[in-house]
Amino acid sequence: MKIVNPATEEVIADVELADATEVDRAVERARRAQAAWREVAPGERARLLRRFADLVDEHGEELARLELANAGHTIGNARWEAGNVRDVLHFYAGAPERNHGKQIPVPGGVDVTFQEPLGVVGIIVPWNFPMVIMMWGVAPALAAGNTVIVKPAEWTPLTALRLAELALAAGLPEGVLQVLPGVGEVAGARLVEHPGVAKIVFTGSTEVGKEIAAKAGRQVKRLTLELGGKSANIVFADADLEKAAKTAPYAVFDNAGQDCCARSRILVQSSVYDAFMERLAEAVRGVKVGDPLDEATEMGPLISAEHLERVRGFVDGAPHLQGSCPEGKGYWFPPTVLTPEVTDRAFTEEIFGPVVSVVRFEDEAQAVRIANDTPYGLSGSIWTRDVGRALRVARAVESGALSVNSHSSVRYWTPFGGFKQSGLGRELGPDALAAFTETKNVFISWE
Ligand code: TXE
Repeated sequence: MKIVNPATEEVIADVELADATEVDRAVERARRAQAAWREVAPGERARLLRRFADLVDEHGEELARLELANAGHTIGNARWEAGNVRDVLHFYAGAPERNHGKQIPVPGGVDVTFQEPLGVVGIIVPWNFPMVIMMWGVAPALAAGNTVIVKPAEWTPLTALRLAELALAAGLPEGVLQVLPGVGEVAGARLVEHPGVAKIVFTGSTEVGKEIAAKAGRQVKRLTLELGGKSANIVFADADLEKAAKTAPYAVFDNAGQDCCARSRILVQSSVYDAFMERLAEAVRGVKVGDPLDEATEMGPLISAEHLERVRGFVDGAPHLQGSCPEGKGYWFPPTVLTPEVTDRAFTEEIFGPVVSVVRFEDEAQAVRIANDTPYGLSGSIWTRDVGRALRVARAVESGALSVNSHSSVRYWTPFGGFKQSGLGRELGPDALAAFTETKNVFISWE
């Protein structure tokens, strides 16, 4: 398959796609490798993961530029992503040596638990943050003694393939981490259906996530899902309005809005609506869209011509406001602000592009009602100086990752995942390890 740079439309690589038979072979290799990998001493597994992290660090600029060329990320974002891949590997490299079980007091003997690896884990990755999303699954899975097959998204396999090479160079045994580019309905579907794959980690659309959940359910296959979002950015009248308005564009236009955590619905309290909109307009007009290699660029292109058309379809009427973007080659769409009704498609569906919808609310209860009136529940922001209100609203919003006076969703130390149809299970943080192990209980009688 021809891989295209979304900022220039140039073909940058030609990648072979795996069919179902190749997936079957990869599963066989991964199963054999897992029997040995789970027996590698914890300290040695930790050392190999640290060495992998060090190689990612040494090749950070190369990985960032490859991601930039393949996914259209700005150089600043792509460097952050390469750093995140390194940090996540370091974080979970500490895990093999701390994968403790418990000793539980029982009558008649000794009872101990073990955190056993699951076996072969299949990780199906989307195109929006290819290398970080891959590593959020790979690092804890390997640390816990599993082996992994990654199926990158059709458009964006290049950093995943490079990371697999670096893993081998770091000394990870053959078959421990395999990357198989392929079509979702072929290679991805085979991973989901293969009885030799113990767990699937899927990040992508809610629609495909539901299909995968149904198929995995038939085999009681373990599953982590990170799906879509339509997160609310709630601005109360007592907020630091300057800061709230200045940061709102970044919270939705970062990665051109192709972010499951994008705060694509802004809810503003009526009394400050006009003042907020004035400041927001200034901030949106100031967003620098263009050459991802330019250090000053804040937003790059969309991933593909098809996706560009899809995003355009949401902005059929006259937008409230649009910023600017390059013309000519590349899949460009300008930062766009809409002021729809809460029932409009643009307000209820995930657009996954640089389009934000703003509505007014009167009081706290109405803000919470609007924020929760969605099948999604991934993230969200709350802007207020009232600590009590911040906590009340944070507890009331049905969402997995909320931030107060900030738009931060992802920190590798803390759990990340969705309520409702935004997902199942948690990635990152201490919880992720449990998602890649099975608790085994052993009772030893002393009678
Ligand atoms: O996602 P898909 P697409 C949302 C976003 C976007 C929309 C469509 O709204 O506009 O989804 O994007 C693999 N069995 N998100 O079509 O199809 C596929 O090859 C197994 C939100 O790209 O879900 C790719 O590797 N695998 C999101 C991965 O699934 C299958 C990120 C995601 O592709 C498969 C991306 C199947 N039947 C899109 N069909 C987020 N949560 O961040 C596809 N795949």
